[in-house]
Amino acid sequence: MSMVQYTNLTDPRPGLEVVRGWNDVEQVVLRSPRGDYARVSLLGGQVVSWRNDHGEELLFTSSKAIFKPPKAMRGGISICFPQFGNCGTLERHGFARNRIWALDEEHRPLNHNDNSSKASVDLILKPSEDDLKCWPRCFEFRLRVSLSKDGDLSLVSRVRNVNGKPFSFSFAYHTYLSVSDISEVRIEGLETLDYLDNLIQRERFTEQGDAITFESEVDRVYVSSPNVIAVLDHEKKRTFVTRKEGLPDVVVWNPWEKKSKTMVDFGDGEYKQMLCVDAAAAERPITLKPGEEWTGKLELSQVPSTNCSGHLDQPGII
Ligand code: TA6
Repeated sequence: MSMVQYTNLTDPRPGLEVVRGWNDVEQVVLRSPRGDYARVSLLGGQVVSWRNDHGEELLFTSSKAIFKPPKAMRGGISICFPQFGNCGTLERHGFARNRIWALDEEHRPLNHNDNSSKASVDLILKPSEDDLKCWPRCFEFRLRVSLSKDGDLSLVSRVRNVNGKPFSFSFAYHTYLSVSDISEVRIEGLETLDYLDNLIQRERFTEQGDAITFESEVDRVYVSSPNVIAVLDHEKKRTFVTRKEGLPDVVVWNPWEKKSKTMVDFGDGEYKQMLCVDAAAAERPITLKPGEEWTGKLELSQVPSTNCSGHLDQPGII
């Protein structure tokens, strides 16, 4: 069993593998006994790497990524909070992805089924004085990132209204999946759903196709989606299975060729090797009264495509 425990930075405990990442920011390494691997940066609580037991990287990172706030590194899984999108004076996709998180010393089991066959790390974000000036809400955000013995990656976010007035927020796990060739990829599980098209002022449409395939720019919020969806990579013969809880929507994004060329931190042809599939609460904000807590979970697994039939029928329990 490989187990990574939480600790604080000045008093590291045995078992916690910390490496210095870009800009000297700490990253916590998680390993499974069979050789799967994940790395989580304290900058943004961002998962910056997830590899299977063959050493294949499963998350996309741009070769032109910039590892410096105020924008999150282009790739991995970034935490979009307290907003998903671009609203008012808040940073785009919220400030959480640009802040330095702390290792959480108040490690609390999430439920009785939470066993130690996972390597996990607990992080916490509390608002700074500057954050409170631009978003005056008393919150605590706890993030647990775990790697199971089978290499499944899970992220559990808990946002608590610590005191004061009710507040609302939107949220997303902005997840860059690595794919062989976007033209060979399809998503199953979003058929017949309504979506808001970000390319046409969030106009509402209903998905018509059997499965979602890609031949041009896509930026959509599929609303009230099932909790399990699959991303099939035909060329790799690999399927990513996404399970979510507490997050009603799924955002699907690929910038395609023209948009890619306008992004400084993204290579011109890199849109072919990535697909963002984000578990999100984007359409309707989540509201917390004082003392209330919200939980949003994401679990990602990858299986050979031949083994994936039946995954979509399973309930989305993490
Ligand atoms: O995933 C949807 C989206 O909001 C797109 O509109 C696209 O701009 C993407 O996120 C990336 O956002 P970022 O701020 O990380 O460049």
